[in-house]
Amino acid sequence: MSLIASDHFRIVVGLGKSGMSLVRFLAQRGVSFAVADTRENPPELATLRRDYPQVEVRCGELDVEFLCRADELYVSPGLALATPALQAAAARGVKLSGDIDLFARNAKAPIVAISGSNAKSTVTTLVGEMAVAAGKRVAVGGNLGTPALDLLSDDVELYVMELSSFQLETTNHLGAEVATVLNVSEDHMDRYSGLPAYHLAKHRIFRGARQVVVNRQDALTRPLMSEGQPCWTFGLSAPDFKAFGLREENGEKYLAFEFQNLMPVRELKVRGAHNQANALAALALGHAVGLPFDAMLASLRNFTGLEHRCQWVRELDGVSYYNDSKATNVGAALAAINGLGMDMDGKLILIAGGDGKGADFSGLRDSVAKYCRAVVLMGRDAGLIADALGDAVPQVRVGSLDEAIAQSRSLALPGDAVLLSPACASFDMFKNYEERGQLFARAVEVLA
Ligand code: UMA
Ligand code: ADP
Repeated sequence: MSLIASDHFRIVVGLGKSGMSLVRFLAQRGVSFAVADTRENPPELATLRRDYPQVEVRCGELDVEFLCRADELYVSPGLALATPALQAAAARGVKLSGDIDLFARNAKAPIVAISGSNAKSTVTTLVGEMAVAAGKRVAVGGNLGTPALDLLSDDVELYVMELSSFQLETTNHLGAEVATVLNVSEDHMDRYSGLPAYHLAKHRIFRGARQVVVNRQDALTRPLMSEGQPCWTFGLSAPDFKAFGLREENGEKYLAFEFQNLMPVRELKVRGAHNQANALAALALGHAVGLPFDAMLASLRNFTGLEHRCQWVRELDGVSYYNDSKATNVGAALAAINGLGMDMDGKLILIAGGDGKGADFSGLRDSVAKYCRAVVLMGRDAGLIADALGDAVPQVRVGSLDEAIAQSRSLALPGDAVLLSPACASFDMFKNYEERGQLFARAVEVLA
């Protein structure tokens, strides 16, 4: 049975990956719909025209009259709900929704729902791998990779979903088996009026959740209104009841649950305190859905981290090079600077800059002063970072990534590390963060 009213007319707004997944979902269920996108040539236009030639599609500036022909608009995450044409349609009674509500209504297996400013992809991937190790038929996706609706299948026993604040804005009821906001720090300030609005969007993940996982070290991750659900916590402190954390015994640090040591931290292949927190979060989520510890711990031991997240590239002249191109906000860059900085004898040469999305960079100053020898700044908002860092450490301004690498190399001493952790999005200079990270890694690999 399809859980979707057939007498409504819908418009899918946005024809990227999510929009195309909505088209497939609606078409399979025989409901009538059209498509709109503000771009003249949206990414999936050719696919739509090839596979669904009968579907009406309007490209270019949104036409309010056209949108008002619909009972409901499915708005892609890349489009802000504040877009005037969407607000005009809403004011005339058109419902604004998104793919995640539709997914949740049609998913027959429990959902592990993961949001947060940083670490979503890492923790989602880890929980997915833990579920596989436990022998579950698991579907992993959402903001990470496959759009939610494309994951739906009667065979699936567990959904592990990474959800962004953009996706959650249109989510009214998720009903996850367990939901978490891993951490909250400023991001996407070009889309939200401030941290409170961004925080509220993230917290929609808790709607209808049967269990929650909370970060003990970040009060903003606690549900605003508890529905009395079981609450598991994670954090780097020693754990108590219903808690995951770190314990020390005979000089050895362990990942631990309540009063029981689970595994020595040194067995993790990923580095830094932030990755220990990520491992603990994944254990808490997996435990909440009944995954056995032995399978979860085996996955943790095998996990080498995702590409572009504090990834070690090579060592040259006693200097290590790390690609953390996915650090597109201040919180992520801080985790890398602190995580690597406190683990090494030398200092960091930080390469940062790009499209700052309206962020306040002053939070970087103390950690940069403590762990960096110098910063090399590039991209559109290099000047803003330079101003925020002041005289914390010497600064160099460059016009390209290649120049940034060359300058960093000349500044680094044996025992130091060069860290690309931009605290910014990449769109001012690159196609995306993957391209920025790949170009960095390639250029570093060929250094002679
Ligand atoms: N756009 C327009 N006009 C439109 C629709 C979109 O100009 O009518 C622009 C937006 O400004 C946006 C871009 O197109 O920059 C992409 O938007 P989209 O809604 O078409 O994106 P999709 O291809 O559907 O991809 C989305 C997520 N993208 C965003 O939220 C921007 C993908 O997350 C996600 O993987 C995919 O759905 C499947 O669920 C990407 C992302 O950058 C990885 N997410 C942000 C992040 O992680 O920080 C939130
Ligand atoms: P997301 O999907 O939320 O962007 P990722 O797992 O892709 O998260 O990691 C994004 C960035 O955040 C990377 O630069 C990574 O090094 C950094 N990061 C990873 N774990 C944490 C954490 N626990 N706190 C802060 N930053 C983190």
